[in-house]
Amino acid sequence: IRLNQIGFYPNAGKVAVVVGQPTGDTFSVKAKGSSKVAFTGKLSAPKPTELSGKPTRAADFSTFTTPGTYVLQVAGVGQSYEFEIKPQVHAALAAAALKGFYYQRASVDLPEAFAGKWHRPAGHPDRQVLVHPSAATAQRPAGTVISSPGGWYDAGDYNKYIVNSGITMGTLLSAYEDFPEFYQRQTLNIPESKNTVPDILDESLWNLRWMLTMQDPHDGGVYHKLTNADFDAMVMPHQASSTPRYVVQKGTAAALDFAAVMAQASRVYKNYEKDFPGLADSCLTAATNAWAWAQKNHHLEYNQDALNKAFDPDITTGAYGDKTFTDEWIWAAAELYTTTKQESYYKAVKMLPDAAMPLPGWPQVRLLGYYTLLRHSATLPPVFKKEADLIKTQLLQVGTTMVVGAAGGAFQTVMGRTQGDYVWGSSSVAANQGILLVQAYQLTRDKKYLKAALSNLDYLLGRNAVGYSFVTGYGAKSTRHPHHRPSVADGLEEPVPGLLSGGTNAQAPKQDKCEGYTATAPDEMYLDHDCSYASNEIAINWNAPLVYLAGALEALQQK
Ligand code: 9MR
Repeated sequence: IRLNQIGFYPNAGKVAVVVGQPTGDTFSVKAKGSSKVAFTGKLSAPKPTELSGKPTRAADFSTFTTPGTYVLQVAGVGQSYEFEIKPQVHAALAAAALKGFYYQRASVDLPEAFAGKWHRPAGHPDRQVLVHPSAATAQRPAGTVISSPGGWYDAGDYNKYIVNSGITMGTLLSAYEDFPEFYQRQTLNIPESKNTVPDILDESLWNLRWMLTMQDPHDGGVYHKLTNADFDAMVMPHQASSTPRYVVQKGTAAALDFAAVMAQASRVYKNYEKDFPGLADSCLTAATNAWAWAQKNHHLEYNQDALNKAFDPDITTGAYGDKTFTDEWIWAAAELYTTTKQESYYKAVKMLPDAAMPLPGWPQVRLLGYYTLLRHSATLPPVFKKEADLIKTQLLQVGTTMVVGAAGGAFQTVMGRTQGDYVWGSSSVAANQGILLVQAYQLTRDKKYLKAALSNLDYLLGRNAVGYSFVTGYGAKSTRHPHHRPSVADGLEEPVPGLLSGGTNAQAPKQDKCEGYTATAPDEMYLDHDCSYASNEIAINWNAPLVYLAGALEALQQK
């Protein structure tokens, strides 16, 4: 019985999907430990799943609204995991997903007071980082030592990548911009929790300060990543011996993602000028310098294969090599325009090159720019209003298609009805679809979008073809063995909590070649094993949209 293993808001949709052969046509809901039936409903007619063709039947108990802890029973199939019905049912998850970033902090120890049993010593000080030959300039020749501490580890590995930090930061700062009151209330128990700044901004600042060190002050360009030559062994951060650490070649994607983040950060942290004097100005200067560098280096790709042919040592860690930059230009221009109100930024770029609304991912950030423009559309000059209206119309079209699709699917989620959804990091596809729907709701206040967004949180928390909750520590059957070095090496049974597994990936068996995949259907290619870096790694750009989606649904649940 596949369902959101955490639970449901009293007044929201509640669906479980039965995979198996019920002996009857009904289901019942009972309070935990009670034999009394609290709700009875009729199972839907059998429906084959889109990708595996397995028969499913849906149990819809949306009209049952009484708070409590329950199980759902289906004769011939059995009993579900326990779940709750209550207001704020996802508040703990929303906070845990953000706290996940704290556990990814580089260069600092995580004391027990904040990290609980996952406390650990600092790793990767990154105060003596070498300029790799691929990044050499007259002012900073190869071997120059720079200091670049802090930031978040990208994923299950211990490297720090600007492109992936870009979308991550954009998503977190947008969560704050969209729901400031919610984030003013949320507390995470991180070292900065006692200050008056929302924890989401304190946590984001940990990475923002690192990003600032990745800009070459001599020319405004931004190094693509800070990395070992090769991935570290599966050890704790402080035991990682892979040195030296390098900053590598600058590139257009890194510069523009950096410019976008800094421009947005400048706007957001301006409200906390007293807490961080000068920060907002520094961010804006960093943004404009990176933008100016990108204008001179309009199309400089980070191509790791080419780099390794030309320079030593070879770099074999994550590439995040993007080839097309139209979307990065749009995002950077949108953020710089919104912060400065200088029309030259808006005019520098074709903001709506075509009608496509491509879902965000690390190589595709166009919608981050659109979300920002729509969020601040009241400040757009009339001449750009028409374009903003077009963006809005097209975004709502995509949202409406998602709503219709979810309603018609076997699992009644937006996510996962086509094989194309099951890419490396598919959990972030689900979360980003959810964000698009939240944006559609914000623009229209039409609840159908919110309902569909929630269906994808249900997907992530268990209503999916493999029956896992993909968030560590959340859900009775949740990811326990992520490809995450601290979770593997810390000797603790339970993984570091609040981390989103990349999840089902149709290509995973070919990509990580782990043993143990038994499924054949694309929506079932998931292996809860630390060997499976293609279906069970965690990553900051996947956690960030989970933070956004869970936080947004919490903030909007009363609506
Ligand atoms: O998220 C990335 C995915 O889109 C790519 O297909 C994959 C292979 O290049 O890499 C993923 O990113 C990984 C990065 O390269 C290194 N750190 C871990 C990331 C998550 O697996």
